[in-house]
Parts: sequence; structure tokens; C-alpha cells
Amino acid sequence: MNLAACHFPLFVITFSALLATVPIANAQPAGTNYDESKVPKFTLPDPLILANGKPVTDAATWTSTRRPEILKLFQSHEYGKSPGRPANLRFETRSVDNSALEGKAVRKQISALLTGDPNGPRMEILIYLPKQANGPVPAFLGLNFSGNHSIHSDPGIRLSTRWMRPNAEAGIVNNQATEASRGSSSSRWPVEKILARGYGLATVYYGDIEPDFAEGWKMGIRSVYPSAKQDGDFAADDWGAIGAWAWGLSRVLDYFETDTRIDQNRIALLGHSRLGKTSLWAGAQDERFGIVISNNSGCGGAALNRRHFGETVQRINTSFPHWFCQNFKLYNENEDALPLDQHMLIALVAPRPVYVASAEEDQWADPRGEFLSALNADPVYRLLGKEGLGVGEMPRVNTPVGTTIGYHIRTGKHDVTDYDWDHYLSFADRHFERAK
Ligand code: GTR
Repeated sequence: MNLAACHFPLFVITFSALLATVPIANAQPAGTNYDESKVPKFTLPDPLILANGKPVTDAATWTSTRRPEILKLFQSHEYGKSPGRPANLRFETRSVDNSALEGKAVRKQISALLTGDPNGPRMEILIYLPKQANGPVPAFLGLNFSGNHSIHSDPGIRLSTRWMRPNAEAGIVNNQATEASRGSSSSRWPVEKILARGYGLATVYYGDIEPDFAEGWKMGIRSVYPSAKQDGDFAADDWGAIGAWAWGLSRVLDYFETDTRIDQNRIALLGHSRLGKTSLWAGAQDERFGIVISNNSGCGGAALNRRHFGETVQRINTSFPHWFCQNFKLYNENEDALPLDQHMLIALVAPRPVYVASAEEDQWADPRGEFLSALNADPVYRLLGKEGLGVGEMPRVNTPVGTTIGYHIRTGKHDVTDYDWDHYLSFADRHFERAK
């Protein structure tokens, strides 16, 4: 199919709201397709057909053979290969306050020394736990965009000293956070609500793992691995920034294994937008994540590449050349050649619960493409004895659906809202057996 034929004039949709929340330039060029009738015809690769052409008809074959095959496809063609846990990884407790947030919470701040070297790469983990807890608590984990101190105005959170994208309005001046940035993203992190529901919350600034710009790897974890030492001459299937951020999330799980106040078997991983892509990739690789939540993750996340609707593979690889592995660029305007699509990423989470959420005004992220990924992952869930999505049609706005695969499209823009959180909390209640 000639995908070049899929360039169409921009249809009239207002994206100012989307742009307002996006921290860096994401030009939405003329020619972006927002017309459903102009989505090309495509055939998705079947997650339940083995590389040798035979069908997968039982759970054991999925687990032993097909799942590893698909994981490898994503490593080779999209996100690249990541290393494992570093031998010298160490955690140091910076502070514990047993009476934070007016006595409602325990606040812990932990430094993860990623190579064991106090002068080497590190990430700072902020953790809130409900004060009243009988035994280890389930917890949500998510990377944040603007520093741990941005999620709440709590003056006890250590102000990030790391590189930040300048944003005067959000209190980031000369690439540094100032006191004015405290709580700047608090609308996305309803900490008190999460605690009141009996969950802990852990977060890390994604820039601790790798600052988000093309040369950012030089200041992050990728700089200490051999491929990068050749001055950024990454192999075609080496990890990109999304791989690095996902790797950092697994290191938080390594920390949880050492903390008796957190139930490491009940961790819900959540991410928004580029960090939603990251959550899906982290959850696909690391089966210790109990639930995986993609909030408005779009292209390179939940949205199907082949739909060529909103942001495309070519667009994302051009705007963000550092996010994916080099091989992913082979699929610019060439999505049909991909041996995978994003429904297979969701299938890699199976049989664990996964939630995909879209926003009506977030057409750049292709809500329908996000829903169709969830739908096309459903056969894998059913093979594994789970109910999956349970519907065949995209639901109306503000009408969540699904059982082991959850999905909603809410009214409003590209963002994380209380509405989203309410459904993630209920989804976690159901799957972590915390029926109310
Ligand atoms: C945009 C990008 C999207 C999404 C978003 C975000 O610029 O085109 O893929 O990741 O950023 O992370 O906010």
C-alpha cells in the first residue's frame, strides 16, 4: 500500500489545549490525518500466530514461545534492548517522615545509586504511604515530568536539582527548578485521594534517568553502557530514551523488594503520554508490575501505528529522534512493514490487568487507535483464561468498559484528571481484591 498517499490536509480541530500541556515542541504539521475515512486499509500481525506460521492454541505455547518472540520484536524494531539490573545498584534512604501531609502520610525519599557510585547516575524516589496501614500496602508508581516536588506542594519534598526544560510559568528557570515549581503538576497527582483509598504512591522525575532531548543520554543512564561510550553511536537495536525510562521503573521495583511497607505483588504502574508509552514498555518487559495503565499514550504507546491517524511513526521519529531505537526509523511512512503493532505490546502485559485511557480532544494520540489496540489484544487475554475487554465497539465518552483490559475515553483534553484516577483506583481495587 502506498502510505505516501495518506497525507491529507489538516482538518479543523483545536489542539491548543494539547499544546499547552506538552512540555516541548510537537509541531502538528499540515498533512496530519484526522479523517477516519482516510485511514488506510491494513492488516494487523496476529499475536497468536507463531513466527513459524503455526497458530498458538494454548497458554503454555504463548508463555514459552510466542510471548518471547513478540518481546524480541519490540526490542529489535521499536524500543531497543535494555540491560538488566546493575550488579552494584544501591539504595540510600534520604529521609523518612512518619507524619507528613498533616499526619495522614509517611513520606520517604530514597536515592537509587544506579551504578553504586554516589557520583554516578542516580534517581530520587519519592514515596507516600498511608499512615494507617495494617501490613504492606499496594501502591501506584509513575514517572513525573517536572520533578518530584511538582506533584504536591508539600515543603518536605526535596527540590529536584536536575536538568529541566525551561518553563517560566511552571517555575523552571535556566534549566533548574525553583521553589515556584513546587506543586506545579499537583492536579495530575491526587495524593490525598490515593492514600485515603489505602494505596501508596511512588514517583521519580523521568529526567533523573535521562533528560528528554536528543543529546540527553550524555547526562543519563545510557551514558554508562558500552554502546554509548562510542559517542552515541548506538547499535540499531540499542535502547532509546523510552527504554531507559522504562528501565528506571524496574529499578524502583528493585527498591520495593527491599521495603516491607510496600506490597511488591500489588504495584500498579501508570504513565501519561510519553510516560504512558514508557509504562506500557516497562510493564511488557517486567512481569513484576501487577497492573499497567496507559493514560493518553498515543503513537508509540497504545495507538496502532498502521492507522496513520494523528501522530505518525515518521513524525514521532523526527520530533523525538532519541525515544526509540534506530531501527524504528525504518518504518517511517512504512508502517505496513513493521512485524508488530501496538496491540501486541498490550498483549505482552497479559494475563495481568491493563488499562488504556483516551481523551476525546486528544486526537493527536488517536483515541480510536488506542481502543483498537486494546480490542486486538483481547484474544490473547481470552487464550490465557481472562475476560479481556468484553466489548467489540468503542464505548461512548465517559463510559468505561472492560474486565481485565479496561478502557475509557473521557471528555476533555490530553491530561491526567480526577476522572482518570477514579477509574484507575477502582480498577486496582477490583484486581488487587480490595473490594469496597
Ligand atoms: C508530544 C508527542 C506525543 C506525546 C506528548 C507528551 O509532543 O508528540 O507522542 O508523547 O508529547 O508526552 O506529552
